[in-house]
Amino acid sequence: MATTRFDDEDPNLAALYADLAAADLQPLWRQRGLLPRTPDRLTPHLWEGRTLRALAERSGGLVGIDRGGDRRVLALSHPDLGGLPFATHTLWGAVQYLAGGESAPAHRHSPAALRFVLAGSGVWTLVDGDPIAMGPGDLVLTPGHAWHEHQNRGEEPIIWFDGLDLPLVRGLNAVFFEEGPDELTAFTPGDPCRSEDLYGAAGLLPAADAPLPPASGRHSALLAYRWDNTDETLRRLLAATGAGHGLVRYTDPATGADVMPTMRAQVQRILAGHRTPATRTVGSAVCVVHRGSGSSSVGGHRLPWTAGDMFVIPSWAETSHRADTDADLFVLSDEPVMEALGLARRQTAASVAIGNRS
Ligand code: GTQ
Ligand code: FE2
Repeated sequence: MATTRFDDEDPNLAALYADLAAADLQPLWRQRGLLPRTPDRLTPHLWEGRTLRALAERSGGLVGIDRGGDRRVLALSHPDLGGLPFATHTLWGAVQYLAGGESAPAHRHSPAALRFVLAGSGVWTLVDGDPIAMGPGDLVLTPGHAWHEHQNRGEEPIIWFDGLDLPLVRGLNAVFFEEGPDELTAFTPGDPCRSEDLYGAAGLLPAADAPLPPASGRHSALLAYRWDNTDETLRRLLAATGAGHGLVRYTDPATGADVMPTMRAQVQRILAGHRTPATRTVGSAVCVVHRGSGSSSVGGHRLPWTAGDMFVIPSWAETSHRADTDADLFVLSDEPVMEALGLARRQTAASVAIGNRS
């Protein structure tokens, strides 16, 4: 592949550019957009939940799940990313659909994944053999390099949001992938989940293991976060602060760190009539509307949303969310990467509470 050949009216310069291209060199002085003043902005983009659901269901009727790493997954493909199946420069977002009785066999990869369940239950993701039940609003982690398989033991379909750091790991050219055995891992629904048994109690850790969790220590030792607990924590947070909105972060109970080295997962609750202060952050996010309706102002665009919708917050785009009915947004971001690499930056405007409950 030849490099770009620049041209010029001056024949001497044109000749220089030809020779530079022939030598696989490029002049910095002809580069445009290499060093933008602020991060390149993707257009804020929204995928409607009813479209995602309808197309996932249609795929379920037409496309089987076979060996070969197949999962029935529809990737959010941002129109500004040249046709790549990526939601942002760093984040993969997708909906995955498993019909009753269907299973996706075991595999593992270096990109880390997490699932936020939209609808359905009766499904287990086995992470290194540990059976993790999935229900609406639950967050389930499959850390990088961990074996995982999904088994729907019920009659009903399940649909969930997948978030992965795949675009980032691809950009770093650090993707590894391996298939497991064709046979599914045997387990009985109701079998104990080791990760939750060891690390699921708030404020209490197994002392024998402390301070090092048994896993790598780079991702959370707890692999499942139940919606009931998230919901109750948010309810108490808002009651304690008296605010119209509140944000909780999923963390490793053993360290307080983000659930993954590359991804931050949070839930933003906004009560009807309230809005969050405008902020902008280096790094991108994918928001999944879990409950309620409202609208967000993202980089000067207004995005109305309702439960099931998903939208992108681009890097450095000023963002504020407003709820029309009590709302919960699941927010996946790449902020831990920015913090680890010294690239994190954030600006927050003064809080503005509006509406009847302020
Ligand atoms: O469920 O293991 O959305 O491997 C993309 C890649 C889901 C999965 C995705 C995957 C998975
Ligand atoms: Fe996977």
